[in-house]
Amino acid sequence: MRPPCCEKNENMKKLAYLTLFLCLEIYQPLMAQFPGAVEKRSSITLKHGSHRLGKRTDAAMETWRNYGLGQFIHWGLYAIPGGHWNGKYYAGAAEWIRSWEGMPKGDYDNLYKEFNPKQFDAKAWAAQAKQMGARYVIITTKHHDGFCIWPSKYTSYTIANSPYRKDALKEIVDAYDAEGIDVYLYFSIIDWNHKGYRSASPQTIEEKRSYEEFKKFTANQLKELLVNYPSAKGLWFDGTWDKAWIEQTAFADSLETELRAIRPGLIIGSRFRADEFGRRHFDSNGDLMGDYEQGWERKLPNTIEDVHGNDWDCVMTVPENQWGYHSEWRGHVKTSVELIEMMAKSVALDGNFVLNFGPDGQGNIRPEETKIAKEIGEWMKVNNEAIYDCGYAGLEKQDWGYITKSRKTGKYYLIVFNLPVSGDLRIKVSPGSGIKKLYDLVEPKTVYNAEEIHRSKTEGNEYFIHLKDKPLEPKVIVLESTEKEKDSEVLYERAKT
Ligand code: H79
Repeated sequence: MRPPCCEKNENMKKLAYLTLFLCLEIYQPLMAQFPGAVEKRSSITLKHGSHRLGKRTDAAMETWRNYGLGQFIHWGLYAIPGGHWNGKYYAGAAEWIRSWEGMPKGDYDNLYKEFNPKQFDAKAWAAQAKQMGARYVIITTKHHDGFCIWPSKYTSYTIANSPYRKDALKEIVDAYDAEGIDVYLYFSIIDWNHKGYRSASPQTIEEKRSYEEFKKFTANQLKELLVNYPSAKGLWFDGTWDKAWIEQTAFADSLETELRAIRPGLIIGSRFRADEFGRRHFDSNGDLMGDYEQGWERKLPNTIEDVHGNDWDCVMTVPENQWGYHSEWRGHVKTSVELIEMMAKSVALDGNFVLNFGPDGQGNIRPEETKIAKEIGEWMKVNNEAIYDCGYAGLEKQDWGYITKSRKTGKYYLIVFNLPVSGDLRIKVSPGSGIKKLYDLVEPKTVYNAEEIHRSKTEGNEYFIHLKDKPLEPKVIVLESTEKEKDSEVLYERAKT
């Protein structure tokens, strides 16, 4: 018989294990819902966690990091109903209309028989993207409905069986390639058309068998895409939050390895696979999975701390929550100035900004989007130097706007959105450095002189730049800074405090 104290210890141990188990059971799935909420908790050995610490430094990823602005395109069968069916308005996202009780599933599943976009002109889309200043495009090859805009040989639910017949994806890839815009392929793991697809964990033998078929099908399609479109630089995954998929840890990890072997330099975000504890985006050690954080959908980080030193992209819609074509946008529609501000903020926080377009069932880009693309393009034409090849400047954030820094030249760009009533822009340069030259990007002749730049006496690296005129559009001021003083002098300064 054990002494009572031992039994008490055993009971305490049991209680501790139970508490730990409950915490993990509740905490892990909860955290999986909030990828941004990373917490470095432990350093456990993971088989299917992150395979790299820190940023990728190869040329392909350098190119990705320096894009600044991208275009997203959502185009598929959902463009035909355009958010309406039988005269009724669907309040959800247009590309989700199949999940609405207002549209019979059979009606949706027959839409492919009508897909015949007579106005579709991939070259015109690419030319518009080029004019807007996009340096990459992410195109929906297959959304949740499962319809493929390329002639996949693994399903009959493709464009090849629509009246259009041709390979629209190839037309798009070729057109963007010709404009020098890098192509990334969006792929939804959710597939409402495949018999084996399920969201919940498969239970019966039959369910498990058909889910295995679905996995094989998914792998085949992904390999097919990489082989058929050899210029595509990466894959943008969506619909990976289902329990059934999260459980495929080992399968997804080995598939990712295979895909990377097919295409050296391939770029995949943090949305593809989960680790063995079901953690998504960040593994159980808090380390990023994939090449960049892919959790910023229709939202932006606020501070540099929010991005944990990682690469990331923000994908944004023009209206509130419409990706595919919805003929009736309700609620706030963003203006080009708002979108330029989001782009500046993204780059200032080390990310890329990707703006979505939802062409209609005939292949037209709607006038509202065309207008926005044109306006962003006009701004980019003269100001792109503040966006391309730029990232976090390492300087204190100011309320008047955003500061970016060229990774190539080291120049700083002050992107001004809100001029204070005083007309003074406050800036704090790196300690020990000063302003060598300050001028307008649009008119480099406008060099700010000593009268317009006041240096703070108590804080040597703080300056106030006086702007005589209130800018009428987001304005960029270029700052070339002097070298930092020698280390020994900086140390001497520090020692005095
Ligand atoms: O492709 C776009 C979205 O369709 C996709 N990701 C972007 C890039 C996406 N799928 N799911 N989600 C985003 C989040 C889920 C939203 C939902 Fe709903 C809430 C699905 C059902 C309720 C929004 C509102 C969509 C339909 C109603």
